[in-house]
Amino acid sequence: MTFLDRLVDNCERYADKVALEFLEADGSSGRGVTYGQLEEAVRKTMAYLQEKGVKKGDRVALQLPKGLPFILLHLAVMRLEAISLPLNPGYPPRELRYFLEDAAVELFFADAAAAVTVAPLPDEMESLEEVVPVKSTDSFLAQVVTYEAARQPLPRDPDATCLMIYTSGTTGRPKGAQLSYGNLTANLDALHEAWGWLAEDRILHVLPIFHVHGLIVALHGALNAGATALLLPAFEAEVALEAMEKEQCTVFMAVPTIHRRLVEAANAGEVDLSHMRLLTSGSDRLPDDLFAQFQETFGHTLLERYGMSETGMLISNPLNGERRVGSVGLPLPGVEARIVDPETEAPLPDGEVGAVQVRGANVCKGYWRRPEKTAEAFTEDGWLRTGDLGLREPDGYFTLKGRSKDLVISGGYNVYPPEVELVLAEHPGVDASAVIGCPDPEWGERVTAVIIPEAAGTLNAEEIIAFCRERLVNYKVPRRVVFVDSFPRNALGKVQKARLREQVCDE
Ligand code: MCA
Repeated sequence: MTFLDRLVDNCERYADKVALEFLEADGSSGRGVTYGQLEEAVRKTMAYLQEKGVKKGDRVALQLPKGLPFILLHLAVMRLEAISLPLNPGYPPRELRYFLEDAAVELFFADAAAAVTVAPLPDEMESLEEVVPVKSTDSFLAQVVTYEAARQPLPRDPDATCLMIYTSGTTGRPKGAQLSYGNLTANLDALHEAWGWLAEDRILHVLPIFHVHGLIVALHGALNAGATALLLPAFEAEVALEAMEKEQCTVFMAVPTIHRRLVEAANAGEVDLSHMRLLTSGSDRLPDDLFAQFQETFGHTLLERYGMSETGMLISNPLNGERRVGSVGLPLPGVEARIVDPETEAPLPDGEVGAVQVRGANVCKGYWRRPEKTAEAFTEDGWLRTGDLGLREPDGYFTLKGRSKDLVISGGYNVYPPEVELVLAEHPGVDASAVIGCPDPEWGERVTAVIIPEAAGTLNAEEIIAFCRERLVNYKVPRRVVFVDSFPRNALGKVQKARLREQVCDE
């Protein structure tokens, strides 16, 4: 049994209940889809995909707006034992190409608005058979309704990959974390229990659905419970607060940047959110002042939790019990977490800061076609090296204390400096660059490019930013550019980023 069995059961049991409602950008009511309609539409989409030749193990990329076509395709792909590969609609052609090539995608659903630039792709890429432009929800539905609902049995192999999420590392090139039916099932079950999901829940969904947070934790979490997800196409603080109140929502999940905007929203003091039962925060560390401010403003204590694309959720503050400020809480049911010496990997006693390692049925089997990266990521006895530093309190709560990996988190999105440095290296005026994160009250960290120019005085920040904009998705583009003559380096010649941050960030 996988999470898909549960979903199909829910579609029968709650056939007449709204599973998804797509709110308009201003929060007004929009298209509603009941559980019964969802199942019917997914099965028709499966038949449509079967006609396109989709079969077990195929990679199907979805670079679509947050809407019904995305969700139907994503669910139908997984039901056919193929692999869903969601992509940020903001990826410029260069990044997009990398994902399509690396994953050897067979079928690519693209937003029709962007399809002009991607139309020549099938000729250039060996694996890619077709690019299907999606114009609108109506046009997509008009196409799939003509199919007879597929009658394919539900996937039965828990170890088969059903979802691929790209994440980077120190290499600078993203790699696909292969999440299996079993991984997602384990994580959804654990969260269902830990967060007390109810069929009566109504989640206001404001996150993008091309990441684990918005797609699995929030959207699948709701469907797994037979609850109702009200989806906003994008986040806007006043609209979100109004919608939570008007729609009598009970659940909300977001990143610290979003929570910060909520407490600062013009209508923050006016809304009554007493009907909410669970507001979670993740993807980045929740600052202590924001935890307190949120409590004061809305009378709710945020529940902070910790997860990764490779694993889904790992550690969470409790639904009932102490939500400890600054801590990510206790390992979820079925998840083992430990703190080890970063050098020897010997387990450390409680209270000592070390490297965080995790193990459990939720942890992915590894990276797509990167056995060497998979081997690097795991210990011999199956612990995943998270790249985060932290400690365990004697009562079992975990607190994160920084990162051993070179990573910047901006507004809940991970930015891997080597990826940006690779782009900067292509600029003819750049001799060397180092990308760092500087603390920022709104974004958590701000991507900052420190550059040694080929010749002094020949470059300006605007030019560098424009260069990056063409080649990188918005959140990876440096928000600030600093020119220097040299970098602090260690004896091996490696740039000392901690020292660079001290030099550059407070300026
Ligand atoms: C947008 N911009 C950003 C970011 N988002 N820049 C840096 N960092 C960002 N995160 C750009 C915009 O393109 C725009 O650029 C400018 O910043 C201001 O845009 P604004 O309208 O203020 O931004 P927004 O569109 O409102 O987006 C802010 C946001 C968004 C709602 C906080 O970043 C967001 O949805 N973050 C959530 C990310 C998330 O879901 N992460 C989960 C992955 P310009 O003006 O120049 O065009 S992590 C995960 O899944 C793991 C498993 C986990 O544990 O959760």
